[in-house]
Amino acid sequence: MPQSFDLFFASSNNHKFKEAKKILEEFSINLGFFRCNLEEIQSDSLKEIAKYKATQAFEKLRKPVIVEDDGLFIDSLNGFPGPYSSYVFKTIGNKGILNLLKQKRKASFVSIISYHDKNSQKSFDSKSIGTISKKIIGKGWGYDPIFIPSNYKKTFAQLKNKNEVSHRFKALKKFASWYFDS
Ligand code: ITT
Repeated sequence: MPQSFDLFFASSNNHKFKEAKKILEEFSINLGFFRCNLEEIQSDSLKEIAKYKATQAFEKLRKPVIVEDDGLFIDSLNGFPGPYSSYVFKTIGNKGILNLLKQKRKASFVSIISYHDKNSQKSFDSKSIGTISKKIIGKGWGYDPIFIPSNYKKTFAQLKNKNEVSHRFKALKKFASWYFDS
């Protein structure tokens, strides 16, 4: 039997979808995957990138949809890789990031969730503050093996409860409370 979903998550990134699905299950929202490659505009603003992706996703799907745009912002690198996080991960990766850093290791992971349906578009942002580890620790996807959230000694890759503290969780929680109120 075809499954009916409350809304869709448009992305090329399976890891992001899996985490978002698990998180939204806690809020009783049944999320479907709309796997697609969305064009990313060049912008310093994650919110602008996310809004553009949401508009495209809705035009393709014609059903209520969310997209997510993330960025890892490293303070001592003036916010690099920020909006270029996906490209930087594919090119220099975690090893390359570690090679760029000296003593100062403060960083934050930002998530923007952008929702689009036929009547409205709305974005929700969130941030997890932390530090970049001195080496790659744990087996996780993306920057998980080098990001240690504040108040923890482990990287996201090592944490069993990443989905309870992550930038993604906080942004989706804001989204879910708006979704039920509206
Ligand atoms: P979309 O198709 O949804 O755009 P993407 O992978 O290009 O997928 P982003 O531009 O939002 O998505 O991603 C920025 C990159 O940041 C992503 O490719 C990962 O390498 C990394 N990233 C984002 N969230 C992460 C997380 O929770 N843990 C580890 N790395 C993460």
